[in-house]
Amino acid sequence: MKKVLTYGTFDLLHNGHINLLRRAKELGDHLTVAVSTDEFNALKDKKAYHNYENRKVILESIRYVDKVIPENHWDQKIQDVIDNDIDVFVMGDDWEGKFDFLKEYTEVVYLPRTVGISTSKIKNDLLLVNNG
Ligand code: C2G
Repeated sequence: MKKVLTYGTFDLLHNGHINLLRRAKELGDHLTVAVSTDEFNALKDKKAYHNYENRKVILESIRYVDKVIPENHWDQKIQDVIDNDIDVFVMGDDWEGKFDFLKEYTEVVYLPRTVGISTSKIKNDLLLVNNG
């Protein structure tokens, strides 16, 4: 069984996230998603609308996702790849090159981001709508 792993916050789930998860799953037979905890988001200077538990529940309901684990810090990826017997590590290409150190342990794939959508765009657009 070819196992795929990806990381992210996945707040205010949108088509860009789904496109990433669908393509990640297409690279293997099993997809594990490491979701940033609220504490780790603070390190990424991100404040998610949905807390970790709710983002986990939402991701677990997606047909492409087989397993969800917590992402607690930047340097757990090598151990996650080993512990989960991962064959392919996938991230959107806004991370291009940032995780090439994992090539010693697994295939590394950066997929093109979906243009025109992001969680911060959703938040900004809602602000504009609500403020007239
Ligand atoms: N993504 C995408 N297209 C978009 C928006 C996001 O392909 N329009 C991808 C990102 O490239 C990432 C995934 O969806 O691979 C999740 O995006 P975020 O929730 O923003 O994740 P991020 O904050 O980049 O966390 O250790 C890695 C970090 O946890 C990654």
